[in-house]
Amino acid sequence: MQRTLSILKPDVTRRNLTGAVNERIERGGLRIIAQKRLHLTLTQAQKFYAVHQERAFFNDLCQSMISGPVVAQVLEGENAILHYRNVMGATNPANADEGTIRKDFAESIEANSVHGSDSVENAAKEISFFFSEMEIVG
Ligand code: IDP
Ligand code: MG
Repeated sequence: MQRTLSILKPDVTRRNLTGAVNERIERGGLRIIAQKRLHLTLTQAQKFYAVHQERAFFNDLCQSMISGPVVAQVLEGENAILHYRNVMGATNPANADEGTIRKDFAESIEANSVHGSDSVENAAKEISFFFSEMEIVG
């Protein structure tokens, strides 16, 4: 069993698609074992995406992440990190496979509906960024 950090981005909450995306997550065999809705501050978004701070899209990405509420989640399942990335689809929805969350819901490469951790190390860091152990109920 493995855990990964998921974020439903503001384009999802704005369009009232939280349940629709959660349905994809659960249908994909992942369990939502922690979940909270919050509105990130700019400082929090910049800290969360610090690995991208040198990228040209960093400011736009942070602004987009604070444009509305997000839903942070811990997902659990076998090989959850890679498995969720497959359920999410490619970063650019134009390249995402049929049936993936990004193919079906993303508005653009920036407003691409979901975040998922990309490694065991980052999953642990990102989960502890949002959740205490008490809030994670496996
Ligand atoms: P990922 O979310 O698929 O792991 P990353 O490369 O980690 O993709 O990028 C983080 C986020 O930054 C993406 O989900 C996307 O919203 C945004 N992003 C990535 N590349 C670009 C780009 O070229 N232009 C605008 N936004 C981008
Ligand atoms: Mg990433």
